[in-house]
Amino acid sequence: MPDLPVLYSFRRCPYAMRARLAVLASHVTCELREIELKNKAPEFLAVSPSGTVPMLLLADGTVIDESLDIMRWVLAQHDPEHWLSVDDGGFIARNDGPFKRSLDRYKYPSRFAGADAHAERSKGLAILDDYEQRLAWSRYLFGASPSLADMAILPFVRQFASVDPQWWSELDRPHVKGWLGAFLSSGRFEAAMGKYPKWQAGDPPVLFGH
Ligand SMILES: N[C@@H](CCC(=O)N[C@@H](CS)C(=O)NCC(=O)O)C(=O)O
Repeated sequence: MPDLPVLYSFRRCPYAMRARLAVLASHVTCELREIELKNKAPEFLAVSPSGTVPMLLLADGTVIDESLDIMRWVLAQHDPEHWLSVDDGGFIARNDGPFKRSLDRYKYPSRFAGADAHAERSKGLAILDDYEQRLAWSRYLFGASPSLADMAILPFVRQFASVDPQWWSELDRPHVKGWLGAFLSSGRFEAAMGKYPKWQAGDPPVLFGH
């Protein structure tokens, strides 16, 4: 068996989630190693420049340390669903910047001095309102099928929705809710959220993405 790319991952991390979604869509088989964030494997720390998951280690020793770069790398090998066929128009940057910033302050206001959870929720919702308008016209952000942007963004919208499920359930945003609901009930999401024991050196490889 040729050396497979090794994906260091953490199940609940939205960045790792988007990387796993892209691996599944690309059918590039990887060896998945579940990392415990509170007790990271020394072999992971020895090669990871940032100490963050996800990280993809290629057979030639190349390290890909950013989730978006991992998505783009696996999809560059094979992109049968054409996730790379549209320009995301800055949507991912807005998600990873202002939306993530508001999400963190909405979810964990006590961790940020002076954070106003309600104000941050409103800022996040303003971004979702932009998606709401688009999704009134198409099932996904850029048309009838998912693109890189949908799959890079949805794990963060999932977190936003789960901060206050009661508020979310009463929210009148049918298109965003339908978009998120379809994602959460998809076989792809289920496959991306499989549970694996914490990896330790010497464990038999866990194949993922085939
Ligand atoms: N920009 C990075 C961010 C990744 C990131 O922040 N991952 C978090 C988990 S969700 C992490 O590993 N944090 C390090 C830690 O908690 O020690 C990416 O897109 O891959």
